[in-house]
Amino acid sequence: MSGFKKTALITGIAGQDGGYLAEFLIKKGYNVHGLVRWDSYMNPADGMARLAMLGLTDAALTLHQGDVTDAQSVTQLLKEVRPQEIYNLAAMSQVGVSFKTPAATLDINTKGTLAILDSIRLLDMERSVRMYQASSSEMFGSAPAPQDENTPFMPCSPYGVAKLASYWLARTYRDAYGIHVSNGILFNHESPARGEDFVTRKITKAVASIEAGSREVLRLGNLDSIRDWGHARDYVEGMWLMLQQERPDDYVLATGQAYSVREFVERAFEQIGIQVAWSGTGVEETGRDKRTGRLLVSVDPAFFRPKDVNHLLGNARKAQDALNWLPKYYFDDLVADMVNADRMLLWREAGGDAVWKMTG
Ligand code: NDP
Ligand code: GDR
Repeated sequence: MSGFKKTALITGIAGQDGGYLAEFLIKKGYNVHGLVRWDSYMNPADGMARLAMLGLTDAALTLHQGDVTDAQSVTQLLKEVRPQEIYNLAAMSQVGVSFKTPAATLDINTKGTLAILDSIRLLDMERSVRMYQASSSEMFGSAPAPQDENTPFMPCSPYGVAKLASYWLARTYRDAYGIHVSNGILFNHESPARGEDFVTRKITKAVASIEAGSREVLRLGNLDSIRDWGHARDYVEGMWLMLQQERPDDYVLATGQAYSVREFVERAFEQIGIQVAWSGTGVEETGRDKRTGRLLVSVDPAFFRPKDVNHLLGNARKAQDALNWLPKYYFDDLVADMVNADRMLLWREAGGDAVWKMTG
């Protein structure tokens, strides 16, 4: 139908992926609605910063205050918005924190998904809406690498367990009620808009501050952990592609390349011309400027998790074949983009007068 504008609803729109996805869908001509958690909505300076950084204003989006765990209000929202596509991105997304707040993690990451699936049924929207469920490589947990759609799930955190429950809820509602719901099993994806508590952004922010003259030492947890790191901009396109398929299905999105946290640190410091020399082991390990000997990185057990996932490396062959999805950004581009964005951010905060807009 020519001139028909699709409507999409994004839960978690104020998060990293929500911002990039909203930007992507607006460019595709969608009406974009977003669910924003009530306290982020009330404190736009904090919670809505990413949307502003991406140049997304109230005029481009319709935002709704709410909470995915409040089933009745989720139903009411779907009734009002009547979207053709729902992207369920809302989550307590910090794996380490999920050990401290396991019940809240299960509430948000599982009951939230159930609220949406049940609302689709209650409103008889099974045939009119397609849903994306933000599943995660954390569901693979300790399963040996490389992981793909057929790898057995062995989650090792409350976060991974909650996401796995949602994955199965989505599959169950798909099989039982014919809902067009697809799970994207996404490996780590980062960007300049990544939350500052995730390891990549913590590193790139520290590197930019050290370059700007701060004396800070970057304190990290498990340096040996290996992840398959891609760019959020590529991954939101994959989410959209999943919902354009005639049949719902489950897909891994990953770059197929994996690096340790230690390698991320090295590559990030290389962006500012510093080579890191490592010495010591375990909690005694340190990273110093190879030229000056200055201490740059130390290990702090406060950032260890009760149980960590050691090696995630995705095989996205299915998405490549069925969706024609391939990432444009790989590790080096990602690290460069994030460090440069943090340098620009600091420069701007220090009074630089260029109009700053995220490039990542
Ligand atoms: P973020 O943490 O940046 O964004 C999650 C968003 O969910 C935040 O805006 C948060 O709001 C919102 N939220 C939290 N609780 C609720 C709630 N009760 N009701 C409504 N909204 C809520 O995560 P990402 O953008 O990185 O990830 C998007 C999704 O993809 C998440 O589900 C994550 O678990 C999953 N995922 C992410 C991967 C990644 O590498 N980035 C990989 C695989 C899966 P507020 O801002 O107010 O806290
Ligand atoms: P992850 O991302 O747990 O993979 O979950 P995170 O960046 O938090 O950790 C990655 C690895 O780095 C190690 N690490 C540290 N992590 C943090 N946050 N802070 C540190 O100081 C630190 N030092 C070392 C961690 O132990 C871990 O091994 C992300 C989230 O986006 C999830 O929502 C998503 O589902 C998965 O990616 C795929």
